[in-house]
Amino acid sequence: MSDPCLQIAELLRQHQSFLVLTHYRPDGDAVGSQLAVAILLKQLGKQVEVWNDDPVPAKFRFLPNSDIVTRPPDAPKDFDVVIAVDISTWQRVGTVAQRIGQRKAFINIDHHVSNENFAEINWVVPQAPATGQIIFDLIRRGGFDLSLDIATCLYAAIATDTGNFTYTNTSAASLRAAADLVETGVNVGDLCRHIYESYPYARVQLLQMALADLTLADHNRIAYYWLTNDMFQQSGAKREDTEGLIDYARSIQGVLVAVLFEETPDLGKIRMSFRSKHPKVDVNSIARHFGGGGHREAAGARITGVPHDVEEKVIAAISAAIKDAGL
Ligand SMILES: [Mn+2]
Repeated sequence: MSDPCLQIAELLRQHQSFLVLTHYRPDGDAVGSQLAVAILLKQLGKQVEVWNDDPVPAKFRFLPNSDIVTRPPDAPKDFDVVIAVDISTWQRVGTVAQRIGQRKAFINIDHHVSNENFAEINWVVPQAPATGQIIFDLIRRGGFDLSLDIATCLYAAIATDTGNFTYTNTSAASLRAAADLVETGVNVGDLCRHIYESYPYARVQLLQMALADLTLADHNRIAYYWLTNDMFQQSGAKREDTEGLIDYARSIQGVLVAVLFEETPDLGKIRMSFRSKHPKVDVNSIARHFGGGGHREAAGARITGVPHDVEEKVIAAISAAIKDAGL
């Protein structure tokens, strides 16, 4: 088997026109990885387009080249190579999929254990805490230049998916990568101020409303709360402002699993995020049970239903998983 890293490096050098994609509702790893690949391609003198159904969240707009991200065009367009980053299932690319015409190669670079290997060349590394870390490997092992712009995007990607280097997925390799990125010139203080200390006040108001109804279940081992359409309306918060909100439920002592339920504008569609704090409780399998997926410690799903019923079903499933884990 040939090494997907070297295969991908070769394709980047060989071809001329590229489309770089990530999932809708992009998070820091998605945006950072997508921009890093786009900047790399521009450095190589290639033509690059970067599409997303959703805009780059405000707090990531300080990232270099963030204005390269556009909505897909109305008519399909041809490319030499399509590259998907941080996408576990092809459906998570959204309407973008319908705008891709002919392509010679299709690459999937990701770290979700639930990745469906939907492309022709699949480089999936579940041990990597962030897709950004795989891109870092691509740059190093592929013999590409690590510019400050790329380094900034990759630092943002790895930092956000490791909870700013606090989750159990933080490895020696991710800290080494971070050290290299800082050596390249990334200003950690500045970057963290943008990502973690520049929230709109509306997000705090949303959080205030949501936390007022925080619930503990299963002997305080499950913590969850809801973000309702009403709360979004009243606070003025945007959907993108929800990144990181689950950490408040997760941070409670004794809690093994945190859940965030979010009503969506799609009537009856409920978005759920799961976090596990115990190595024996695998939230990826819980999410899969509801048609989603992700990682052992962090996963998500979307289901259709009445909020009360959904909540009951989901909390029961988590309780069962905790019990099955012998806890
Ligand atoms: Mn990721």
